[in-house]
Amino acid sequence: KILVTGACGQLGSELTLELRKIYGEANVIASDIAMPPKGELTESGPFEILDVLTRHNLAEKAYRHHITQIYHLAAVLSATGESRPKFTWKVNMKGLENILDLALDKGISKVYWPSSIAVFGPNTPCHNTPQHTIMDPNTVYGISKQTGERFCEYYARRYKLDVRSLRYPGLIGYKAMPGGGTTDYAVDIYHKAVEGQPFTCYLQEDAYMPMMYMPDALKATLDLMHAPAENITIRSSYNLAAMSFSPAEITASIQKHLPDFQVTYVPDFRQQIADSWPQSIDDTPARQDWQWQPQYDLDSMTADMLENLRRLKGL
Ligand code: VAH
Repeated sequence: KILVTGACGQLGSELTLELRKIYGEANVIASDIAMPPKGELTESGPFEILDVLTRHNLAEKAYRHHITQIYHLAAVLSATGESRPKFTWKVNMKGLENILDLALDKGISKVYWPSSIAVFGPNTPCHNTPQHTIMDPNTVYGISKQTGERFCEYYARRYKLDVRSLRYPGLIGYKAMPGGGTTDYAVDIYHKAVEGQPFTCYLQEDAYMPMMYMPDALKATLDLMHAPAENITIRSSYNLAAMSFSPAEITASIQKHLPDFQVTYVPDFRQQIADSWPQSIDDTPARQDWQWQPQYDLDSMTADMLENLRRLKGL
């Protein structure tokens, strides 16, 4: 059985549904800190309220459900993290430690844990950022992901735990509402466009960042987790890339469908976070080790996002 923590999040809500399609609905236990509203997530399989900071609760749930794999997605993202640094450190680090220890104690066969391009910082080479390079993250979220990568690699090397990880770029999907990420402007902009609203962007129009459409992120995650263990050469976290774009470029892509759509730029503290991250990522090891290959570019993502949001909003 598979346990997903943070199942109500942007990635968790979609990955849980994908895992249920593959492994069977009853075999994927979704969990999060609170019960979500009734919907696809709660109707399509078991849901547990689970605080990853309570070790006994974790152990009890893992035992009761005969968990053999864990997708540990519970975390506080970059923008929210800056408003609650100590809480973010605790959730992101203690939560990961509890999951890694649970996996060792229960002999869990595989663990997935998401990292992020947020592990890179102002002194990281920002064009085609390589797998191994300078990493000086300056957000609590980024620091927790960098340290988490070191922790995962330690558990993999010393205790032979099969823990695998990806450094996601900004993820964009239509099922979850924009959240606490610096890249979530790229989700919100599509909602405003289909609603016929103007959009105020909290980043500069040239804030160019690595991004990925959710179907590609889901495929990468499952391709990595299904790859033979002997093919996995990176036990910290794999660089992963699909495309990069700026707010101006995603706006132009939307305006091909909605010519009257208007955006104004009012940068806030999130601009400094975006400035500290790379412009583009070199994901050669992922392509070599487990044949990673993205399917979506900006225009095909825009067409799919607009179509699905119109359908979901009954427009
Ligand atoms: C965030 N969406 O903005 C996340 C991600 C690379 C960005 O880590 O915090």
